[in-house]
Amino acid sequence: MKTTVNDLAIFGGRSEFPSLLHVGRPNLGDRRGTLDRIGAVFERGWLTNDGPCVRDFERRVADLVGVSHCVAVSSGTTALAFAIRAAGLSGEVIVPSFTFVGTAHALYWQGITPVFCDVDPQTHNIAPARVAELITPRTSGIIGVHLWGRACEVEALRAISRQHGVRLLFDAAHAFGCSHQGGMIGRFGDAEVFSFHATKCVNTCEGGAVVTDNSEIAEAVRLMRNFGFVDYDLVAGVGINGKLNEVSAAVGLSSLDAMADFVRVNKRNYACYRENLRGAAGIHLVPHNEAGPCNYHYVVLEIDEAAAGLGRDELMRILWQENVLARRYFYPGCHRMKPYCDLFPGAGAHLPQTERLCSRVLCLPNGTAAGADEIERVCAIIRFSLDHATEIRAKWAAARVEDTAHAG
Ligand code: T4K
Repeated sequence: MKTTVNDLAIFGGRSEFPSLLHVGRPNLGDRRGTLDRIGAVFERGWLTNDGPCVRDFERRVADLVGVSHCVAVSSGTTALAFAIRAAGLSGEVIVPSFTFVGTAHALYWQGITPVFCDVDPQTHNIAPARVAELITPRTSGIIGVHLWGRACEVEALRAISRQHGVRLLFDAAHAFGCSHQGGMIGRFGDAEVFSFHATKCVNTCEGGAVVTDNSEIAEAVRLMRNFGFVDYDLVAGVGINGKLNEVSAAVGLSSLDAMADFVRVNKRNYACYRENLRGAAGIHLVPHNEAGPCNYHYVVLEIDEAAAGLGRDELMRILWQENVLARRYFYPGCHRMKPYCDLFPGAGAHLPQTERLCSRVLCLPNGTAAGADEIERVCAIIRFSLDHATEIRAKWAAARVEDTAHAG
């Protein structure tokens, strides 16, 4: 417990946690059951190429979402690239900049220009009104990202896509197990894409999936992930190797078995953060959509520097020294990363809400690796730092003066 600012690790005190507290520690299902499944994979000697674990995993994901097709692949980014290609996108595609850079790369990798769109300050998701302004004759599609597991304005985006005759895809990397107006995310648009990366609520170590009710898209993705093979000697088109292997799928099946427990823990942790940060000036805990199923996986703060007395980066610096590896997803925004910053210099001027969020958002540890005790202590550090913001800044300023004097 910190009683004076000198107790903060940033000023030489002992770190609150002896080892790092990460955002994204993997949720692991029952270890015995997972190892048994992996043992059975080795017994069968069928390690990849559309094996029984992959098929089982695909069926369970499709059933949970309520779609006809799930095609499991090697990562969420691969799933995005395949869905984009299968939907026939080309030219320009409208996409938020406030997302993981993989969303934009999946387009640019295939020679498609990502046209960055601003987001809504409340939902953090692509703003339909801004999307409409960006449509050009070269636009072939829109990709909404259900950031933090919260659904995009699906209906408004659907209306725009219909009006302009362009495709609508969703990057649902964060949103497996989340819902929107009574329907599970994964059922919207022409296709949706999940990530089952190690850091996600349900994981296959590395993995992803395209889910859709569109049989043509599903079939095209199936071919793409396996070099275009339709039969032993018959190739129907260009494909690469994007398969999910059996060991990953076995891990995924055990992860699905434990999903209800993971969500319960996430929800409990989220409530614990809410309770312990209640009333903290300048700290806004981004709410989840609790009207239906939700995975509660991301714990996201928005920090209003003027009200908090400390900025997001200052708070992050303090937390890191305490061994809390809070993350500023998705700083600095895709438009400020290469190659997009070179292609669209000055894009930030058209993305004011994205820029604002990139300077305010901080993600905190969640999942089965974080318990109530850790969360209470993380929140206590945040509250202590805010309560002593003036003193902390004064000490930093004094240290800077001293450094300058030494340098001189
Ligand atoms: N679209 C969106 C909106 C996404 O957020 C993502 C991925 C994608 C598409 C693409 O899906 P994938 O192709 O990745 O399936 C992480 C993940 O690598 C990435 O999957 C995720 N989004 C993103 C939000 O977070 P980083 O750069 O934070 O990864 P990294 O290596 O720093 O890991 C985060 C923390 O997790 C570390 O501090 C340590 C911990 N960790 C990580 C791994 C891999 C572990 O404890 N064990 C592990 O095995 O991107």
